[in-house]
Amino acid sequence: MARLLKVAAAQLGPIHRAEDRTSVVNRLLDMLRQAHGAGCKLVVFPELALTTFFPRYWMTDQAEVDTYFEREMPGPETRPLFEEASRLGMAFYLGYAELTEEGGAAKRYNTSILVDGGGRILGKYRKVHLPGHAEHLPEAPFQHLEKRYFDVGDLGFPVWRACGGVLGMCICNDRRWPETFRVMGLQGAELIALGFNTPSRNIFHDEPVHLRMFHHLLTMQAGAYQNGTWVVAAAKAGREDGHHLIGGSCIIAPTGEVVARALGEEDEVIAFDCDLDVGDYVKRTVFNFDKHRRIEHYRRITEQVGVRPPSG
Ligand code: CDV
Repeated sequence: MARLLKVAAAQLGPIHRAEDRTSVVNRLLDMLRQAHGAGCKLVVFPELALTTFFPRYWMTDQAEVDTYFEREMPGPETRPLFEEASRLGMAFYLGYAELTEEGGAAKRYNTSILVDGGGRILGKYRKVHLPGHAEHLPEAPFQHLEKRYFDVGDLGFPVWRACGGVLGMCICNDRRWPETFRVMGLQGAELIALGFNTPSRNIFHDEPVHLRMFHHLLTMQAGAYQNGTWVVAAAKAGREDGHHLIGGSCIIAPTGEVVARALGEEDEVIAFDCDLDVGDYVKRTVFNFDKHRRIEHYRRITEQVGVRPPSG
């Protein structure tokens, strides 16, 4: 019998800087209820889903930066989401900026959590691949200051038994790195949830806009197929105070095929009934890791960061 899990990706349209948490949570609640109405058991919300994509702004006052961070989860504004999800028996993935204290020092992470159908936080992931820069780039059309505002995630890429399967999480830029998917693939991931905020412009290179969507899909489709896993990706999309983010929320099968995709750049729920056993044949055949991986040739991947061409 197929192991079916109906999942939703809940895309958020723009969140402008002036929009408050309560208003955003109300939008999330609407989409949670829509997903429930469609028979879903798990809903994936975007990266940094509670605020505008604030790393685009240069801020020097740490107190101002910290207004974008959550000190507790759930907190007063987010508790209604946990309560409603628990009432509906819905699990969810939520991305947010986490402010915590470790050994007396403040730490700030770009975080996602996996909440089970009873409203309990089952798993936490902190973004490992932080893109962008830490210094002010006054010539750039906007900033991408994840390297300034966040610490590198310290939890690795764990997976959890949840919703009848093995679930993993990652966040936005992580999807571009094959290592992200492979580490979870090696733990038997059957579904990977991810949220993203992808500006349609590359501030470091004059890249054609269509490539932003192409690379977004390319990396996730490859990650899904090469590890025999479902991938459920939710965007924050549209024009936030004039700054455009691509949409393209989608659900990808372990065959690498896109089975559902958002049409627009506003709040939108897409859903698919995922058979968690579909990836088994991929894992048994072409990507039978036990049989075919040759780790004796992979040492560079963990021992070297940058490129070292041969001399001469
Ligand atoms: N939020 C992100 O991680 N965005 C990056 C941008 C900078 C390219 C992404 O990989 O989509």
